[in-house]
Amino acid sequence: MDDMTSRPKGKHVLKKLILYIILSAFIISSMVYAQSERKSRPITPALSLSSLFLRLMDLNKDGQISLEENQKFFAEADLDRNGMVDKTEINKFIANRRRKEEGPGIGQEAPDFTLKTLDGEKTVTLSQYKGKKPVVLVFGSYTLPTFRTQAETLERIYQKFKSKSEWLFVYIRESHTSDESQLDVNIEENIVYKKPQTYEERLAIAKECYKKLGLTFTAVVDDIDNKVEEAYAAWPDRLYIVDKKGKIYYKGKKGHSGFNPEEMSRYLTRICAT
Ligand SMILES: [Ca+2]
Ligand SMILES: [Ca+2]
Repeated sequence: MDDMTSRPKGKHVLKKLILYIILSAFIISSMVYAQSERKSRPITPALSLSSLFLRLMDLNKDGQISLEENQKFFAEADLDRNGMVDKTEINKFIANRRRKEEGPGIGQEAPDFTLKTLDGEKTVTLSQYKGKKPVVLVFGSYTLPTFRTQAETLERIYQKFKSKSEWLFVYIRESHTSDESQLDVNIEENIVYKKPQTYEERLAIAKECYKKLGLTFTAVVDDIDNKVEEAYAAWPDRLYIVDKKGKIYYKGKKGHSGFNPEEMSRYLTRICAT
């Protein structure tokens, strides 16, 4: 009887052992394969690094690096001006551009600026409002359709809050020009402009924009080097509220979904009540 019961048990143990060996072999071979894959494909981290580089260098976000963007990279990255860019300089460049992508954070000092008004006769300095009223900064350009559609709402909110806050429309770099990423809707609405090469060319479009959109709050025009736009990471459009101390109180997100005057007005209601 003992023999009869011990034989199937022995068979069972043998089966388990074989299964264990097969499984172990499978796991070990998978690990070896994965390891060899990692060794033979160092391209994965290189690809993500190139994507990061493309994103950081591509200032107009058209998915390509132009000669101008490449020159700007070199001018910014080659800190010791020895005509070469080394690893340390690249790391600093990446950190710097990432910071620029974000703009000032909530509670941080709002970057100060002085820009000319549309009539070219006056200048406005952001810090002149310090200690007086909160300031709403509206960044945008005429060639951005989603900005145009929000103009009426912005004007309505301005009318409601104009006694309690200062407003500045900061006219920045065009979003869609005829020589760079033209849009059908802009052609339909006859808003067709070549990329401005000078401050005067930008000013002319800014004046047209201000008039056609029916805005009444103070407008200033960013210089052609786009310094203010870059300091606020404001392209293609963006909303900020700067409090009386000169700190960022509200920071809208960039672009189509982030540009939300209604959301901004809720923050404005709150800060104007304090
Ligand atoms: Ca580009
Ligand atoms: Ca260098």
